[in-house]
Amino acid sequence: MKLDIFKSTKDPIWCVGCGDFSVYNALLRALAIRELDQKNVALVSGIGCSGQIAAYVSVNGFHTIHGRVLPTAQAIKYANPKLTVIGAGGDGDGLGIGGGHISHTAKRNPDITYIIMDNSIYGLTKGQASPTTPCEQKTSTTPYGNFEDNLNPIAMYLAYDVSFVAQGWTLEPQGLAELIAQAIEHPGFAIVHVRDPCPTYNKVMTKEYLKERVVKGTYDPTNKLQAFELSQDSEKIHIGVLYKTFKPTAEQRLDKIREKAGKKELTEIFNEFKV
Ligand SMILES: Cc1ncc(C[n+]2csc(CCOP(=O)(O)OP(=O)(O)O)c2C)c(N)n1
Ligand code: SF4
Ligand SMILES: [Mg+2]
Repeated sequence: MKLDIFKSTKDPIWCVGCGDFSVYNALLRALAIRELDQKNVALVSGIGCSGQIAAYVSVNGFHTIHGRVLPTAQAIKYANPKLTVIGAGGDGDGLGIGGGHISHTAKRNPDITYIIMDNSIYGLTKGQASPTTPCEQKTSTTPYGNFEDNLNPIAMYLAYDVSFVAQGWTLEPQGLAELIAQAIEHPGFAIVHVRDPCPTYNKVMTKEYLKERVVKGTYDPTNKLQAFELSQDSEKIHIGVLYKTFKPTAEQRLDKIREKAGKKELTEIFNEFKV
């Protein structure tokens, strides 16, 4: 299947060298790998440079408000479970303002994919420190160095028992496409965390920085302890599917509740609450 059919008529306006181009390319390839029908895909994006991605992909799109990719994506999935629902947004969007949604989405396990485009900076708003900016890094809001430690997102996803956890990087779009395609195929909440350089505002996490640290291993994704160990490695960035488990999806859980509740007229339900 040709990936061009998934390109919208708008050309991306990211800065030259921005990693978001690779995520965009990888997403197009992943949609082609899965041979998805455009009208059956919904792409929800957050606010930030990364959030522009929904405008560039020719599927149903929703550019939602800051930090609300997961609630919006879930609402779409619950309303129409036949759709393939994909969320995409930045580290600020998903781990800062929207960070609280990851744990609750993991508890429900909806069959959706979430791509976090982590450049460890707020790109759109001109380079403020984000939840993944390392301690001591200078940014526009931390001119003497960041006094906070950075979050460890992979360890967080594992602790929440997100049912598919993969880490990718932007220097190999084909490998990233395969990770996204696997995440789409996974029946449950799947996160693809992408290390995605912002050459304009983050002068630390550069392409060279990533090349020195990235390790591509073949891991046993059923071994959660091993995945935790990999997440604690402060020297290397481990790329691949780190963890995968199968449990009932939110849609299956909701079907069971509907079965138990049975079909009732609204007036019948209201009457149950009459005193
Ligand atoms: C409620 C709200 N607060 C703040 C903003 C301003 N704002 C827009 S984008 C952004 C940060 C984006 O950072 P990130 O999610 O990492 O995306 P990037 O631009 O790096 O891709 C902020 C704080 C906003 N749009 N809405
Ligand atoms: S500011 Fe950074 S994240 Fe935004 S488009 Fe430019 S390089 Fe990409
Ligand atoms: Mg960012």
